[in-house]
Parts: sequence; structure tokens; C-alpha cells
Amino acid sequence: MASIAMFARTICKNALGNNKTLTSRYMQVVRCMSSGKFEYIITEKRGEKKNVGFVKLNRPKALNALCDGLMKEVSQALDEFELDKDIGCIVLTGGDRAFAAGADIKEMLEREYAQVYGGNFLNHWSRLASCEKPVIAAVNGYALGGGCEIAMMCDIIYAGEKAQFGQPEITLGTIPGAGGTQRLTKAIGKSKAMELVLTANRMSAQEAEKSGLVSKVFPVDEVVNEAVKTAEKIASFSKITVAMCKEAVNASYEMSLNEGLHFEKRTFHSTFATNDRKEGMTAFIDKRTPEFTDS
Ligand code: CO8
Repeated sequence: MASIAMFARTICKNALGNNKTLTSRYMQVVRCMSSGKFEYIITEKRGEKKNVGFVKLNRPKALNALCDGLMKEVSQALDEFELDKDIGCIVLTGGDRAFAAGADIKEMLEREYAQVYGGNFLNHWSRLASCEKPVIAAVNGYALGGGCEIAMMCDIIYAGEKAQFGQPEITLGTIPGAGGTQRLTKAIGKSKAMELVLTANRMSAQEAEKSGLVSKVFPVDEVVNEAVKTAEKIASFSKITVAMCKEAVNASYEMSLNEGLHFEKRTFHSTFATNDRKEGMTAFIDKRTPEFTDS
């Protein structure tokens, strides 16, 4: 393993010169690829064609509390799956009892203001939201605080029928810090978001589906398989078209209607520069299954 890492470092130096950020990110990927093992998560390739990147949060004794090491490993796994040309979609899940019970309170206890502000504490959590490939959250049990927030960073949320969502930070004398006041409000509207954030009440899977936070609810032991099935379907399409769809839907969060419609139209136009648009339409006319080449 040491020699693989040394070899990779030499390649990095040659290819990336003095770009320390890129070199360090690449080295993290190499380290985890060469060790093949994480402490707080389990990763696999799933699906019949092994085209689904699977990430399971695996810190069950602490109900998958999101300690710094765990979130760094999630980032590394995403880096790895993003670089992997075979992977078309990613599934993020936890355990039956907890998807994740929030940021690690024990780790946060002794932090001081200057330290968290100066170090931009937990800024790297946003890696999940910037993943270029679609991510489906398969949620069983508690998705609280940061747990609810990382589910909302995903593109689709499937929930087991006993899942519970909530933002209980107010009980700890703090507030949500990774989207609980922003993404949640956009997903379920002001009144429901206010109620969750101000009271720490939890929302059931059924209510979350009714409110639009979750797209489907399944029996507890089926939710992960259903998420993988959906991920396989997404992975069967052209990766370039999938990326464009994701980018366009996400743009609706950031732009006015007119700007968003313009962005959508131009992105639609740009699909005409791809081989996969031609292949998709030709296959329709020929009454056959398209063979996308991600080009
Ligand atoms: N952090 C650390 N440890 C935790 C956490 C947590 N968030 N949640 C549970 N644990 C630990 C418990 O301490 C306990 O450990 P131990 O056995 O060593 O005492 C173990 O997990 C089992 O927990 P419980 O005994 O409490 O299990 P219960 O079934 O009785 O209760 C609950 C389950 C209701 C989930 C309960 O554990 C709970 O309320 N947990 C805390 C939930 C919470 O408040 N979450 C919000 C945390 S703050 C946050 O997420 C802010 C995010 C900001 C992100 C900013 C990014 C930029």
C-alpha cells in the first residue's frame, strides 16, 4: 500500500504541480481505494451491473452520530464514486434504528466560538450537496438534526415506514447549521418547517411523504432495495443527460423562474451536441433499447 501511495504522489506531483488542494483530495481517494476499508462507513458497488455506489453509515452504537471522521469518510467515498465511470447513481443509507441522529454532540461540546467560526466548522459537510452524480437517501429510523440535513442534501429521499425526521437543535441551545432552516423550508413550506425547528417535534415518514420531503415510503426492510432499484434505473440512462437533469432541477432552487427557464432551455439545446441524444431518439424510431455511450 505504501508503494501505491508513493507512486500516486509522484503522479500527482507531475500532473497537478503545486496545486495542494487537488493533490490532497486525490491522495485521500488513493488512500481509501488502496486500503479498501473505512472505520465509520461501509461502501460497495450494488445492482445487477454494479453501477450503483452504495454508502452505509455504520456507527450503530452512537446511532450514526455524524462525527468528523464519519463525514470525512463519506466525502472520500463520494470522491471515489464520482471518479468511477461505471457508477451512475449513489445510495446513502444508515441502519434500521437510525439513519443518523445528528452531528456528534460529544464532539461539539467543548468547541468555542472562535474555533468554529475561524475554522469554518463542519463546512466540508456540503460535499454531499455538491455531488455531481444523483444521490438517493434510504432512511430508516431517526433522521434528526444533521441526519435530516444530510438526507435533504440528497436528490431523492425514500423512507422506511418507521422513519422519523426532525430538527431538535433548539433543545441543545443551538440551531440547524446544514440546511435545516433552508432546505427544509423549501421542501415542506414555512409553517411546517417552523414547527419542526421551533418545537423539536418529529415528523413521521407518512407525514414527510405528504409534505413532499420524502418521495416514497416503504416497509422498513424494503426501502434500501427500492432505493437501489431506482438508482439502477437512473444509472441505465446517459450519465451526461442525468447530470444535466440534476443540474437543471437544482438550478430552480437558485434562480428566478425566468432565469431558470432560460437555463433549462439552453441545457435542453445543449443535449443536441451529444451522441446520446441522437442515440436515444434513433432508438425510439427504430423501436429498440438505446445504447448510451455517455458522450
Ligand atoms: N451525538 C452523539 N451521540 C449520540 C447522538 C448524537 N447526536 N445521538 C445519540 N447518541 C448516542 C447516545 O449518547 C448514546 O450513547 P451512549 O450509549 O454512549 O450513552 C447512544 O447514541 C444511544 O442513544 P440513546 O441512549 O439516547 O438512545 P435513545 O433510543 O434513548 O434515544 C434519540 C434516541 C432520541 C435519537 C436520542 O439519542 C437523541 O435525542 N439524540 C440526539 C438527537 C439530536 O439532538 N440531534 C441533533 C444534534 S445537533 C446537530 O445535528 C447540528 C447539525 C449541525 C451541522 C452543521 C454543519 C455545518
